Amino acid sequence: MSDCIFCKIANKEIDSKIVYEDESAVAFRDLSPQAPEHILIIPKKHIGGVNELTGGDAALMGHIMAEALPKLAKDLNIAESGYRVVINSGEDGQQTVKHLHVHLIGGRKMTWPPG
Ligand code: DGP
Repeated sequence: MSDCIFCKIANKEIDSKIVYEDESAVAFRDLSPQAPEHILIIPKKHIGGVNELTGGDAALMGHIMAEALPKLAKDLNIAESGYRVVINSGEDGQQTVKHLHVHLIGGRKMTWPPG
């Protein structure tokens, strides 16, 4: 999608600190980190958010959640200490970028409930 900032990051049209990439996903450091480790994992193809997911995206999301994310957590050395995985959706969910992204946040003790 031409006016999507995360598509531009995935296509290397704008700079970001990429920490992981494969054929279908890319992960980069959040511009406004909320913890020592704050990574965004996105599908390379444009999906606006959780509401736009279809059954055809099951393998892609399974790959992101079950392969890319655990590998990143391990590589960042937060797999054992723990971390939080967040997908914000829509206005009440405070989704600001309309390209599906999974927040991987760690490196400090989290609080609950979230604000
Ligand atoms: P959300 O509220 O779930 O839509 O989170 C969007 C996140 O994206 C937010 O934590 C800040 C981050 N972000 C926004 N624009 C950019 C950007 O251009 N580069 C990077 N690395 N992160 C961005």
